[in-house]
Amino acid sequence: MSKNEEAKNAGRRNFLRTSGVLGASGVLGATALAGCGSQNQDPPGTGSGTGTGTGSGTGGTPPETAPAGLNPHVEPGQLDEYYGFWSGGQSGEIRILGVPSMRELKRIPVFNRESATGHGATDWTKQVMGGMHVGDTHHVHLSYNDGTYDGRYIYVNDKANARLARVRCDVMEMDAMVEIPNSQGTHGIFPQRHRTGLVFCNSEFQIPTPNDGSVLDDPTQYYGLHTAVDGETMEVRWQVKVPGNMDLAATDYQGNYSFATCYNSERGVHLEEMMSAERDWLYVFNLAEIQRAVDAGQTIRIGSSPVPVVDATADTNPFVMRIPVAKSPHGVNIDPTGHYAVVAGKLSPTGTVVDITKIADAFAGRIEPRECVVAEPELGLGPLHTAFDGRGNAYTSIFIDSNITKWNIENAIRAHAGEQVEYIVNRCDVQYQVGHTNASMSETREADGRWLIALCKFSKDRFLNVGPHKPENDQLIDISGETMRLVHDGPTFSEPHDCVVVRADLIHPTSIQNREAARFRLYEQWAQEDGINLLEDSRIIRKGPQDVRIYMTSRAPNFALTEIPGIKTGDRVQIICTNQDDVEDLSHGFCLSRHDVCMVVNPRDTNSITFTAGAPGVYWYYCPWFCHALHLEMRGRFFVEPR
Ligand code: RUQ
Ligand code: CUA
Repeated sequence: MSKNEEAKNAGRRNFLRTSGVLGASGVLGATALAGCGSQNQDPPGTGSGTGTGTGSGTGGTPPETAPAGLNPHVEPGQLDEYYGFWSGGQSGEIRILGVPSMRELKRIPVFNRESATGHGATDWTKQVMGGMHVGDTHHVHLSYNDGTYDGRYIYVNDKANARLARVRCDVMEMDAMVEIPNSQGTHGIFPQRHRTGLVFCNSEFQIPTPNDGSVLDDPTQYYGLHTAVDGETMEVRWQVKVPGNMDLAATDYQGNYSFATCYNSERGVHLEEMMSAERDWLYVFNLAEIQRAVDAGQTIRIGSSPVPVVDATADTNPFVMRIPVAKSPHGVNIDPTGHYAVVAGKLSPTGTVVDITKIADAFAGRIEPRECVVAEPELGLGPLHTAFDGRGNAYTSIFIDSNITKWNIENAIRAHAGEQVEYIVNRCDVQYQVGHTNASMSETREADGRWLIALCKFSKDRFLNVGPHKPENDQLIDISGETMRLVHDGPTFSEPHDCVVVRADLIHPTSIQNREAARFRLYEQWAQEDGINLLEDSRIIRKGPQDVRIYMTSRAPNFALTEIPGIKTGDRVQIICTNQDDVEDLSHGFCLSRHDVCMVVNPRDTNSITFTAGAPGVYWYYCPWFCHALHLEMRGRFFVEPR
């Protein structure tokens, strides 16, 4: 690094340290600012007694009123109180962390090719992934019932290839994936919260509709699509065509509306054009009106896609209301009471609070859309996302100022109405440039105001230098008291965008494969074809001159077949491997030397992979998962004859 760069970085760091104060100048309540981590002067949590408790009873956490705050340390052998579900960004996966330990417990491959499990190479994953191997996951949300998590599914977007995928929480594996038609840049997603219903997906990029090459360089004909996917069947139900780039998504708690922040209301394709307007919009989708139009067939089709599309491109229409909000909004988050939508300004230092109970009046024309806005608090430079503690406070991530700003929603509303009242409570500097933030149970009615995660885009000097590509920094903040308290730095690999923190008692994974996921129907269909009992039988079946199917069971420390003869070079070979062990944690796998073939087979699981037999010779296959004292001996020979 040059001296200049060093000086610049040092300056930046000092700036970041004081930015809490700098960012506050001009903001009501600047004098009330308390630095993050300065404990004890402040009254202990205002919410003592209001927390819902975690109910999991796993940790020895002191009560919320303890002046020292919550204990983030989870002793070896102790379990975390929360599951954290992290999107994996351009790694295409989901990660499970324990909170508050921030231990990474598992990676769930979704849109990515993964060596260890064979995800993306096994027969079923290849089929549902349509031959694609990259994904860009930004947002993970769980299925809901009655305003809180029902522990069944995790939904996740793929911005790269415009897809939505689902993970089953019983086995923590991807079980469905759907392409979002007519759109690009599937970004914000959010499921309905009153029950497992629709999952809404926003297209961030505007494109010609249809995008068939007939329109190229005419941005006036570019549009976005707000898409509803059925959260049970994972089928695309309908789409709504609108102008603008839709960013983040949210839903109310009643099932009446879905929301999308919309930037680039100017509909530009270059940066300058996208930023010219002083205000952009919060889109509110009237789900009943949209369903009515879909049922009545008042829809259009785009290209060859069979999905009904509601045209909501007119400035005023019954389907989508445009609420003017501060310039280039990014996050939209609904508070746990379901009363307010908080929109973060991104290019404006303000947030916008929308009163959801007024939206019906605005749709009915009794008030102007803008009258739904009940507060516009000044929050700092670059507000992005907002979390809640269930005690009336909001925590907004401030990207440029690098802090989390805690503010009181009711006070912001009173200030907006003209009262002299402070709404900023305090700020916590984070390291550095925070994107998303989320708090324990924040996206539910049961927000408990205990832990907050700040997903910082840059870690700079917080960790040992590991080369030009640095980890990010997911920081853990105790929000149980009046003052936020930074307690942990968590390096993460590229590049989780968002996370949700879910009480552990709401999630109930199995330890032994229950064989209920969609892929088992495929294996069972093959087995039926061949008269095979998957859990018992092993057999080599030549299906055609170039096709061989092999059923093989495994039980520690043996494969049922230790020799696979009769294969000719160039044969298409399918291995369907079943693990007979119903012992917790006893995974086997199948890895074939020099064939680019490796997959996992978990307890009582079946997995299958198809490949082309290589040059004549002997190839050892082996179990790649350490399963037994004789694990290294768990292998066999694959004989390839000349054709
Ligand atoms: S985004 S840093 Cu893709 Cu969720 Cu806001
Ligand atoms: Cu089975 Cu190692």
